[in-house]
Amino acid sequence: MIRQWQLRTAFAARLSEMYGREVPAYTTLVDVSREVNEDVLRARGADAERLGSIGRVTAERHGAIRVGTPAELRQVARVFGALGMRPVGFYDLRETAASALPVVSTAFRPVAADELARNPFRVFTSLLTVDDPRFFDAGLRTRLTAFLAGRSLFPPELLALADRAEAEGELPQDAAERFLHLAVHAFELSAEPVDRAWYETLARVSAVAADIGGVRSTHINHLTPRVLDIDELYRRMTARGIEMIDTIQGPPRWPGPDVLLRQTSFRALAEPRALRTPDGHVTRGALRVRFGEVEARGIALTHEGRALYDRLLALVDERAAHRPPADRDGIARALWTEHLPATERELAAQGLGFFTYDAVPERPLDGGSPPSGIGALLRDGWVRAEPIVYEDFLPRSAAGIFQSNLGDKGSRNSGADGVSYDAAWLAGALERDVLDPFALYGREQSRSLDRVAAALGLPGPPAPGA
Ligand code: OOG
Ligand code: NI
Repeated sequence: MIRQWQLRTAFAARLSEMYGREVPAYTTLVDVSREVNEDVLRARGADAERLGSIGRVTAERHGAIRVGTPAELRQVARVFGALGMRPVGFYDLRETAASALPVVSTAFRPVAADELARNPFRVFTSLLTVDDPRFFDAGLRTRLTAFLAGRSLFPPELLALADRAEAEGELPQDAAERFLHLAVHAFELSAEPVDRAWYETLARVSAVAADIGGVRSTHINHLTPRVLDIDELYRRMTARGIEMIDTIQGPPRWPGPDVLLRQTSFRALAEPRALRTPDGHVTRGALRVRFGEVEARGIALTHEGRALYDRLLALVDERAAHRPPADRDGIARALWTEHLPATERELAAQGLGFFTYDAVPERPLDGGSPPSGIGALLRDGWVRAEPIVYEDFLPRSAAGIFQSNLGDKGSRNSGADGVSYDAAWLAGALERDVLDPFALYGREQSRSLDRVAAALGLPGPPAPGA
């Protein structure tokens, strides 16, 4: 029997193999990531594995897909459900960028710590907001809805195998093989000719709308390895002649602890595609739809930590507004140094980062009783803290990644009222719970604090504080 985590691991590996075959620059990215990770491991030793074993980090990937309707999203959820991946988080990208991004998103990923350690494969999944009149007027909406209703992304056999794997938690070898074959194929770029006029109609609204609703299938649009030093990776990719986007998104490089997520990417490459012209001929054209991205992950932040991050980002924007782009990094680094704790212990003591805590078995028993604040417990050697890795995404970075790959801004009728979507709406569309990432990290941290309280004989779980 092949368990869900084994299916997930195999799926991620096969998808990576397919993508590498079809998008050669991705293979370069994976090779350079591996080299950088080996170098960091040599230079920093065990410390390099503080945010994940080298085995986990080497195999770690995230991908992204985009679909058109709630019904398609429910099918996606079944395919990923087979792999032990659940929808976590709600992202509304419609207001985050200058370009038209008519999507709301979630990420499918494993949730339990042991499952994440086995293989943390995740897929950022976006749903076209067909009903938002700022992007689609009534006529276009009717055509788009009809087009989407007439396609099917996943064969019934794949969905039936997925349901079985989700219900039973495993598949027999032969069924597993068939499932993996069909699942990888469902996310490949289709060779079917693209209706050029229809694609261009949607592209005038948004390249993302065309990518989703202009074709009769879906595809992985990027696959992202994890790297332990993203600045070094950026230098080495540039040295190899691969043109990266201008920036690394997310927190700046700085001497303190790594938090959240830093990402950068290379632009989508023009790939040959068959296009059907209005008179029915099939010609060869090119579309830019698949790109490459790389990321470095840090410590998950609490609501307070995240609010601080968002505030700092706004401050960076404000101060960088009238300065050359090259100054932005320095501005960000200075603000971080001023406002963010420089050590993991302070991040924990101030309740800004998520950690799992353990009572130290060999702590000196000098007759004193343990202090109550997490800061003092750590300082005096009563407990140890292990960082909880950020497993999710950042809306602003996600919008930046989308945007960096759009040649054209598209159009948005800002006069019309938008339709509002939230996590509850998405859960309704999915017919599944959409999990709250903060609650997931928080639960893991609280469980560990309960264990600490029991081990130290404290009346209740220790709280942040000096
Ligand atoms: C998804 C972009 C978001 C990330 O890493 O933030 C993303 C897309 O382009 O469909 O993958
Ligand atoms: Ni991505």
